[in-house]
Amino acid sequence: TKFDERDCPKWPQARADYYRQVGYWQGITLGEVLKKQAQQLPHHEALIIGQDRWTYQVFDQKVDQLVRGFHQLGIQDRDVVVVQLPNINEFFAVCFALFRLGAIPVMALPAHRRIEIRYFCQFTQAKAYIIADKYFGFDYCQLAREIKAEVALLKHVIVIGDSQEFTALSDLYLEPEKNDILAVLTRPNPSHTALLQVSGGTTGMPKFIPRTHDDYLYSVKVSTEVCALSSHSIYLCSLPVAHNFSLSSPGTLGVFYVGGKVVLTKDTSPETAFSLIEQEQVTIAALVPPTTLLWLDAAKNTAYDLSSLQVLQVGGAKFSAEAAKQVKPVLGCQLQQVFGMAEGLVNYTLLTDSEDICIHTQGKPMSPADEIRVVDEEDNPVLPGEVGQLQTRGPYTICGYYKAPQHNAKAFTADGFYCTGDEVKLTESGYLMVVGRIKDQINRGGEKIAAEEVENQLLAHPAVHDVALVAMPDEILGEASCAFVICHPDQPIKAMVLKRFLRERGLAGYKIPDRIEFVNTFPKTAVGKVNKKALRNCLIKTAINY
Ligand code: J2J
Repeated sequence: TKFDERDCPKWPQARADYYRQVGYWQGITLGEVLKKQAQQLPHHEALIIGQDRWTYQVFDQKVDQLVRGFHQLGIQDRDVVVVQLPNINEFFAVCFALFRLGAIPVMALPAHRRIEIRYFCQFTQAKAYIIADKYFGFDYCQLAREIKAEVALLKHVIVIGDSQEFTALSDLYLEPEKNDILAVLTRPNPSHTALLQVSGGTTGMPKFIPRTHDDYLYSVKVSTEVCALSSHSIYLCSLPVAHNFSLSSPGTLGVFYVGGKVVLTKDTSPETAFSLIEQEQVTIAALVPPTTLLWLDAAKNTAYDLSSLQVLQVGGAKFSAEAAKQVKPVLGCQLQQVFGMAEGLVNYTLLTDSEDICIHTQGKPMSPADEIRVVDEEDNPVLPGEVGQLQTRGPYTICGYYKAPQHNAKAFTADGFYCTGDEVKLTESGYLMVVGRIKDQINRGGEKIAAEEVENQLLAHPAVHDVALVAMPDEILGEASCAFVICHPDQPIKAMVLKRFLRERGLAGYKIPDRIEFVNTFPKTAVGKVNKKALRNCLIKTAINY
């Protein structure tokens, strides 16, 4: 039941050698990055949430204590652990302890529910599941109880807060004893998987993205350079801590990499964020477009002083040029667009770029070693400036998902490029504009929904004969989801009942369709497939008719 690196497609030897030779892959582990800061900046603040303020020294000590506790519990090198935590300091103590042990955290989101978590635990054969007792009214201990009953291999549930019948994380902060495990711990291999990110997905089930210490740290390092992070940087993290954007672009790991300070917030309201910006003198923040719109609105008449904020990163979904234009005048800071993906490639607009580029493009690949091409349906390069699918490979873009050979055969080309499913246009100066998507996914304000996954869940209802999930325009979210449903004759059913059905089955809330329309047939394409484009178009028309 141990994690096997052979289940993760790796870079061909020649490319791996090159990435090491030119110094992209430094042979350092994530755990060592924190150790270095604890030695160099022990009293510098690293992590803040509310009254809980950790210096690098405190942070590092907590990690070492947890290494002992996890080890005593039997969590070892190559064990997988599903981590589902809100924005709290302990998330980082947990992850770094796992990194140092060579155990592999799966980066679950607080919004995930029974269907997702059960799948994560089963598929990765996780040994432990780590949660906070309650968060925004949801009882994670009850969820853990259900998961534990269904997943035989899951040995431990570890809880922050009221642990009930499970193991309390607070009992796992252990001081050294005579034979300290830390003295004999073997160092994780930097070219091995450090963590599993969860892909937004396009198929029935989410895919796992294996990121190595080497490749992830390279992506973090280049991001800190592009974003000009330093030990004076103060980063506000209101996105979920586990998301790839807030973790690595440059995110919290980028801040630790340079010895800066992370300010966490649990709620995403502009009021909370603005008061923290003033109080902690935040210099950089990362947001998805819908939250940015809320900030822009709230900033027009706020009493808070936001003048410390230098950079606002916006990414995860397309940010409209109209909103982008307002960032500088309204918030008084520089806008940086970020077009990234948990599979690897990250594009940024540079802080030195012209206003025109910052507003109208989604940036350019951050590394000189990123290879990109824009192709047509036959995988042939399109003419310069024309729209096509973006494909990419490079020193921090994965070569395949974990244990998914069949899917990998489709998602990666023979020469190792990842097919992003994003439709882009390359400008003359080498910047990317995201214009659409060919993958069957809905981007709900940065939260990704695989249409097929939700369709399968709806098909499980006995009254549902067929279903198609498509994106519909939404003023705030950019896109929301609409399910077109064909019911079995004589089995009419209400939209509300179907939504409740999905919720009770345990599907994450953001995947539950925002709208359900009952129809008798679907429009079909020439080859007889459901014509989703026609379905999307009919939603746009209704929106206009209203
Ligand atoms: C349009 N679409 C975008 C953008 C992502 C940094 C930033 C974001 C992510 C992320 C990330 C977009 N405009 N600016 O991991 O490190 C859509 C694309 C892309 C998909 C990836 C990071 N920024 N997207 O969003 O794995 O469709 O990563 O392929 O969640 O989000 O989603 P995800």
